[in-house]
Amino acid sequence: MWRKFEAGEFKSKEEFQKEFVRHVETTLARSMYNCDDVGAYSGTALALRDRLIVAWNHTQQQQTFRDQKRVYYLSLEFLMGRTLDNAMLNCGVKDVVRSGIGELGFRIEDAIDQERDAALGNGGLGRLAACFLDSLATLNFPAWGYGLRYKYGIFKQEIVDGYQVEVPDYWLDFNPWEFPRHDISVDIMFYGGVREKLDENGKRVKVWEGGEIVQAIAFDVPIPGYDTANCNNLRLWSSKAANGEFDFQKFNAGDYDNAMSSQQRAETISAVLYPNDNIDSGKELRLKQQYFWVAASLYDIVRRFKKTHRPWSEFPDQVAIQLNDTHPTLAIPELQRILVDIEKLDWDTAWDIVTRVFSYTNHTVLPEALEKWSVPLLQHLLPRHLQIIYDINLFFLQSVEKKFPKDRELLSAVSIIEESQPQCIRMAYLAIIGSHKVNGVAELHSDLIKTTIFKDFVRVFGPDRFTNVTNGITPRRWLHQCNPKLSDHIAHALGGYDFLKDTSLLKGLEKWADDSAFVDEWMDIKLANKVRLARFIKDTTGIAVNPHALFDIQVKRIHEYKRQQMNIFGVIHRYLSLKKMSPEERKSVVPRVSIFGGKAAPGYWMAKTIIRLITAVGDVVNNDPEIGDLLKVIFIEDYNVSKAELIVPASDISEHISTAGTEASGTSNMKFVINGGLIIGTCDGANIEITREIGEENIFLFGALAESVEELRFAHRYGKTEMDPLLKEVCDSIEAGTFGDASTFSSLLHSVAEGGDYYLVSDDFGSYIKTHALVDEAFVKKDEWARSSIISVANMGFFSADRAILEYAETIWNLEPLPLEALD
Ligand code: 26V
Repeated sequence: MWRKFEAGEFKSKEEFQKEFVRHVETTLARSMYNCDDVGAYSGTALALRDRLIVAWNHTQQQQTFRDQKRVYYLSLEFLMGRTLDNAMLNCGVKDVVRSGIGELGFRIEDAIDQERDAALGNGGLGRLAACFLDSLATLNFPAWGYGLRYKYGIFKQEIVDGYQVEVPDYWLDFNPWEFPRHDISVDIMFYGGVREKLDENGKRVKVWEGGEIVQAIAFDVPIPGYDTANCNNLRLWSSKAANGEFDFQKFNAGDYDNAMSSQQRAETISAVLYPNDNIDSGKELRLKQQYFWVAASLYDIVRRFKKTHRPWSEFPDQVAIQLNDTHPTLAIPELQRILVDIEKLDWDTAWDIVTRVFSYTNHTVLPEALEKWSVPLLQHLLPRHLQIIYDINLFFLQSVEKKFPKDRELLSAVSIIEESQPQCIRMAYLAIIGSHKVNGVAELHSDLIKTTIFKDFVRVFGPDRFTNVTNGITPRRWLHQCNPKLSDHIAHALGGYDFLKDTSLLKGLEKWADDSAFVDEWMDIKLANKVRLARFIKDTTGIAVNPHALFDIQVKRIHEYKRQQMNIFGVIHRYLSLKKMSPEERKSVVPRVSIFGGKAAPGYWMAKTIIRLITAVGDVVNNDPEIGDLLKVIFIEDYNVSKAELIVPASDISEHISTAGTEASGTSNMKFVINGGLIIGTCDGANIEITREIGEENIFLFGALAESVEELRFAHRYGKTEMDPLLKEVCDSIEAGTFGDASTFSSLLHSVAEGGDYYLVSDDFGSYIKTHALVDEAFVKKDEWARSSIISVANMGFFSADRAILEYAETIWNLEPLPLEALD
């Protein structure tokens, strides 16, 4: 098995039990006689956290002492999910805990199930950040994450009468995984004005002053690596009024409302995660969040650096900062401000340091997601930063002008300022100009950003500033933790669990693909995972599904570009076809369960309509006695990380069917395949590289290629197309009221109609339906199916987040690991 936790593991189950009982009876002030599962979770978490903190202190001490370069991962989202199970596995104490609490009358699974998700993210981008933290810790890199400690994470989704309803997610009732650091606080200023003055040397300097101050308080979350004593830190900032509890002057004057208002305004900053995914709303509070978090983090990083008494020229040798999307881009003018206004470096020296420190990851090419901030808003909120951005732009444009004289078109194309009404700051451009590397998250995506949204910058900077790091997932959570039976089965074949740290070892599974005992067990595990999901579906929806049916799953944020609408149209087509068949014909049909899950952004009406159509189709199909088990349609409420851990291991097929060129990478595609599910997908994002690794005979690809998308859209726009006849039949049946009042769905039908269809549903529908027929045919050939599943898993090694992190460390951060010396 894996190595035990060095920095103070539970040496025996008795030792764990002692700690557990102590925490239940003292920290929680409960008696063991009425301790329930919540108590068991809390006691276990507190006992484990004591151990984690020892490792954490030890790691931080060594990092300080050794003073190597660190990477700081700035992300507005960390979608961590639950911590207990993952921490037990990473620390190698799960077996001890299992038997320890088992003897006290608790099942470890029930205890684990009591934990709430830390849902500080929307989807792919936030979960990627969480996987990267796991890999950074596991690979012993000195690394910190910086984010916001939202009081409310992503909303909880309830389905009421078939519609999404949002409920707030207050998750901080009991959170044993964070350590408040009331001694670590930073004053952050907003608003105010800029004054010029002469400094002591008679030099003209700018002073930003007179603004409103908000306090940032640090909360630290330990991030244990797998099979290592290394424990990194995630620092989340919480906002608080700077003037203490409330304004006493106002209070004493009887102005109670206003006495509290500045406090409330301050606390609002870290109150809630914006639930938008891929759409920029341009709200002031969001900009405040960004600056608050970025300024506090940079202050902290600079403070740490200054303790070493190194010269500023060494800052880039000690510090790498990764910008997760453009959300932290204000860090660029902020560092320039610190260096020039406060540390008194000259502009060019400062700018050289800035560009060597930062690098930027782009996660989307969708134009509506590219952040822009209006100049008047920035002027009001951050007047000094706006000046600095103008200066950055001026010097940049001067350098462009020198290289491409008289190319006015180029100048306006690459300017950070968009000449709109009002003017806007293009954050992606600022991020590119202030970074030494810009990366996309899958090969196709990294190529696309170079040829579309950022093509002019390739001309200006040359191609070397742009690179690719294909995303990855942590095999600890997304195989070992969520699918323990499969992980054990693989370990048995490979002679150990080393594949969890070196996923290239999975290749060794290929030779087991013809071993019938191995294959049978493989398929039994899949069935057991489907039974587990079927039980959950029964418990939560009341609908019984047959675990022997083909489980076809699409779980991800609801978005038109991800094309859940195409999936549900496909389901309707299947239903209509079944209805036309004779009972005899139906006997040869492969039974299917179509499973959907995902949240719609609260203001995204079309996405909500797609959910409504899915639930409406479910209501009809699931209650049609003629159809029975041949087709079931399930919408799983409130899809989140812990539900993903239940759902992902249970797929036969999962759907990754975005319009080619729109999904930057996708990461659930990787999770499903590494758990032995096959996928149906378009040639988009990481699907392409998955195909290359596992072989095209093991994946169901269909649809238009990215290079033809523009042409197809053009044809739609100029009325040169006709709707696919199968899709037309589907639309007609919706129109006819088969799934309830057709007017509910009119906007959705309109979006795929001739003249529109921006996401090319009609263009891809025919091949989508044909490909699903191939899936049915393949599913009944059990041996071949199993073989595909095993060969796929064997070739998924590339998609480990460890590989991605090693690429970042080597090609972008220039970062070395720091293996810990064990405690005495
Ligand atoms: C964008 C915005 C725009 C401004 C307002 C709020 C907000 C919040 C989140 C985002 C992020 C959108 C980008 C995103 O999530 N991209 C996803 O990143 C995954 C990890 O790289 C990738 O696998 C997905 O394909 C990509 O859609």
